[in-house]
Amino acid sequence: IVGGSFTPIESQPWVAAIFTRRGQFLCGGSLIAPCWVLTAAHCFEGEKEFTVYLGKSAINETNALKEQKFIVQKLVIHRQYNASNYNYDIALLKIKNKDGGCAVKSPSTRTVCLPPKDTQLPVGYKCSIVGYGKESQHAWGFSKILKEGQVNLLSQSECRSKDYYGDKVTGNMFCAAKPNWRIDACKGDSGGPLVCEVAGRMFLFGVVSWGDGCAQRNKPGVYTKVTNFNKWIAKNTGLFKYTAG
Ligand code: 4AZ
Repeated sequence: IVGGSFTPIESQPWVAAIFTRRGQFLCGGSLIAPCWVLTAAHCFEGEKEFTVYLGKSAINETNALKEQKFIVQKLVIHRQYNASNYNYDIALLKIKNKDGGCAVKSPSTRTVCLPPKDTQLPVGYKCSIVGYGKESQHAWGFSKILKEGQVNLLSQSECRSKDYYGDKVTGNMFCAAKPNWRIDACKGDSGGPLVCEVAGRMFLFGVVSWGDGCAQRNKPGVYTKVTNFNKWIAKNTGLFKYTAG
């Protein structure tokens, strides 16, 4: 995250840290159910085996009292994911610990809500992005500590304007940035959450997906639009009963 501030995992306890089996940090994610992490499809080009941590405040530090460690039992990448334009950039990880169990709720670990289908927040709504990614576009490494920043939702028409991204922004994406372009997701934040507080609860509206650099004027962060994927999530996790549609 560029700009924003360091945050304890207890403030965003749904944040997951995804590593390769060899311990290289890959991406963020969000715990949506005890056994399921929602993340970005583009995180998984190449790698096959992963370690997922919940309750982690710092990438390079272990706090056994707070952390829970998992392997990935199942990786579900959206069938329509397009690696050339990041359309359908969404994936699910089914996690299990070495005893075969899933996440246990604690002050450092809990699930985030998914917004009901067709929920639309107004343009300008303030949401939070969270991750362990780079603190500036040209930084050498990732942030050592989890960061959080606030961004405003942009309209689709603004984000698709010629000066911004034109038609690279599909209906499965939305943009967030502003008011001053100083706060943005960056390399390493991919897969992590954009959460918005509605009626006192935090909802996962976006998955960090892409952008032209980080915190550049007229180049907002682009997020996978989670509300387009309620049915896909329900079907692939078997979690949520679906009546409509
Ligand atoms: C990346 O490289 C990346 N500014 C993620 C998000 C953004 C840019 C780059 C958004 O993973």
